[in-house]
Amino acid sequence: MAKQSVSKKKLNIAMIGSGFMGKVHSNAFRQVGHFYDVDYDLQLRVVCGRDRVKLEAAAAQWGWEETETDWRKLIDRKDVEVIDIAVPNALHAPIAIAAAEAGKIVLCEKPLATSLEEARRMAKALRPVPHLVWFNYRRLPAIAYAKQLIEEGRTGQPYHYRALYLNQSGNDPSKASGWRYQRSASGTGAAGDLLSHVIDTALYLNGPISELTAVLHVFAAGRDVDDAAMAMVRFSNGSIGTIEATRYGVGNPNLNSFELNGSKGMLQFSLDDMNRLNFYDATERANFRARRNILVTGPDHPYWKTFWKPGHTIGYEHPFIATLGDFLQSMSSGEKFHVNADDAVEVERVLDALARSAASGQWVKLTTDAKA
Ligand code: NAI
Ligand code: SOE
Repeated sequence: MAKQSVSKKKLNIAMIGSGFMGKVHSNAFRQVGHFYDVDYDLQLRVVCGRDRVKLEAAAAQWGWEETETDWRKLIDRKDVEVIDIAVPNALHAPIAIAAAEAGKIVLCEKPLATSLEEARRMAKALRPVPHLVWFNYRRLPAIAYAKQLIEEGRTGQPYHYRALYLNQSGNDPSKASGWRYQRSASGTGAAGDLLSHVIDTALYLNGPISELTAVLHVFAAGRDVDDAAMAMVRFSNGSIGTIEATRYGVGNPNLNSFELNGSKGMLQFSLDDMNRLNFYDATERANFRARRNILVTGPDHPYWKTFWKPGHTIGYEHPFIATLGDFLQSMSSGEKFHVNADDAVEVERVLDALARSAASGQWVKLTTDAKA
């Protein structure tokens, strides 16, 4: 039975950023208690952004109690327990570190940082406080189910892992002035923005990457961030792979896909068809083998009990709700939450190796940190 709100602990949230992710997070804060039995009663205390008009509209639309234009004023507020970071990437580190040092619970958008060194500093500051990184795709039922099948041994020894994140924003001149196209605000281009998702999913499903060779490419003259990033990788489990992201994948507004080929089977996913997972079982008798197109909405699929009845599909917003719900439950149970800052450092480690390889034209080996 759902806990009564009187027995719940109030958590006042300050959300910094009221753009695309501000909307997605506001929805998650509002929805999580409807789907998850959590010990916390989330209060939409204050929303922060730079554009006063847009800020007031967002506050009115989602029911934020107050607005603020200076994020620094939020850090020491006694009536704020949670700082949610939904701003351009270069602001993640200063806000997250200040918030963690003030003892706040920190929710931070991806990519965690603009460099590996910055990510390490953030992880060090964040470790003592409850925190999450919004790598939402791990909590898509199809991806969580793929993980389950891999762990059950249904794909066997992995041979190939190939993954893509393609959009077409680079081909749209109206986007060129946005923060994603300026290194000072974004840190990197398609690599941090899009490939970071691919890397997080790859590490989750197929484990650590041991070495890689990469290309970063800029199509637009004068642009100081990459438009496309691709790498050939070797995984520690013996498989090889390719990972690719581009803003010039014309024809693909937002394609996020992967395929894993193993000795016992194949898994295939595409965000275009996010309620489905393809599975080919190579252990079935030969004249029976076929690619199964599984609707992952229950019964017994991850998250089906959280949301609707079997066969009733979910949408883009649901993995964010699930990320938040799992996080709040981990705060109650004391269980370690993933994706945390240390997990996100591993994504940054791959991005860092990718940039070094692209600059040198050489294969680069990945090494691990001793945790400071
Ligand atoms: P956006 O451009 O839609 O919104 C950015 C917001 O930041 C705006 O409200 C703006 O006013 C605010 N802002 C900028 N500078 C600020 C400052 N100095 N102080 C306070 N507010 C400031 O950007 P979007 O798409 O919401 O991206 C935000 C973050 O979310 C990025 O780190 C991005 O990588 C990440 N993201 C993650 C996604 C995911 O799948 N998890 C999807 C899209 C974005
Ligand atoms: C860029 O257009 C973007 O919104 C990214 O920032 C997201 O992380 C990705 O999920 C979709 O594309």
